[in-house]
Amino acid sequence: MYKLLSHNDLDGVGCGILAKLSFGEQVKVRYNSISGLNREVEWFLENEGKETFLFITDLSVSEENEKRLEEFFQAGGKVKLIDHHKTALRYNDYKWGHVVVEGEEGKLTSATSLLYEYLISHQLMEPSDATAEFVELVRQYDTWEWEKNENHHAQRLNALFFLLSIDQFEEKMISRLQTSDHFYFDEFETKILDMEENKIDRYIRRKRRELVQTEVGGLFAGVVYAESYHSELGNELGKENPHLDYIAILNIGGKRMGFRTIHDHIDVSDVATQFGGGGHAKASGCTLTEDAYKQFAIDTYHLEPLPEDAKRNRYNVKESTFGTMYKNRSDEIYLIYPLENGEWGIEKNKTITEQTHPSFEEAEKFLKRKYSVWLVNDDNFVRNLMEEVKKAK
Ligand SMILES: [Mn+2]
Repeated sequence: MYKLLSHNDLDGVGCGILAKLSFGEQVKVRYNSISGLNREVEWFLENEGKETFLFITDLSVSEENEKRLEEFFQAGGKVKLIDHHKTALRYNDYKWGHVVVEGEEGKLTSATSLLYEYLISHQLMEPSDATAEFVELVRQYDTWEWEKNENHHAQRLNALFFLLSIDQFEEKMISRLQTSDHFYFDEFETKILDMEENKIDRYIRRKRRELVQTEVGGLFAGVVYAESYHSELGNELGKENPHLDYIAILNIGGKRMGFRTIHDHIDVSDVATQFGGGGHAKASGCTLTEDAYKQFAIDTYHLEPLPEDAKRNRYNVKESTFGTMYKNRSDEIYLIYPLENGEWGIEKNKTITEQTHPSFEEAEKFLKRKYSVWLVNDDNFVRNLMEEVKKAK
């Protein structure tokens, strides 16, 4: 007999699907939240004998269970923990640990892709095109590589996962992978996925207007409250606000928070670790502890959301040689303009400020962080110029 304890997200359930394809009736699969896993491990160690081979995928156990698993293994128990989170690398010290963050040629791994390789190399599963394609979609979604590759099938697979119950998703995927030569979405799925995409777009547009910014531990965070679509939301808000180091997404009801960054120089698994969580460099999470609740929720509650930059300007555009105009909630007007030496200067309410910046982006980052400014629209920009002309006469 086999038992698989896995995460309850797409990558975790991908592992369950592979296990069921390999072992059929011989495997029991249980999906867990990050915090629910330890109870399951304890239950297994207390109630199931050494005849059952235990797989743990896409999740980490507590230190105590780490010790118990080692004792179980030393006493002849069969266990394998397969994971790709950086914060789990220490399990490689054990014979039963298999943690790989980056595969060959720097290709990021996922739990599903690692389990697939494991099952094939141990001749527990026959490789197939359809399964390999499914595994690759899960990997690209989980590592967010799909975005760079514009592989929207990966994003759609995750959307489908959330539209169905885990049981329905498992059943559909298992029968598809068993019976088709290639992975595909059927006509009905394609239709509901189109509808879902529109819904996500509207959700993100609404959430954009709720973003506040704050400084925590020397880094700038955008804070937003949301229960769903964390990855899509974190990615969109991050791209629209490159002056922020990361986006913190709070789920108060679930007492959880997630961190997302688009920047290579920021590692949000470090941020999550500070609050007792973990994860990847670009995506991580933790329990919403009282300390995190205070810093991200209470201390930011009084803040006004960050207005968005004007979108369809023709005149007041970024990096303009005539200068680019910004404003903040105290009605202060800022202008970023190029200097002769190639640097960029800032005028505050028509007065030149001393500090200069090596690039336009740096100047804008400075203003957005320090003064919470936004790019004014053309109407505002032109009105301002006309007032200047009047004054000059
Ligand atoms: Mn994963």
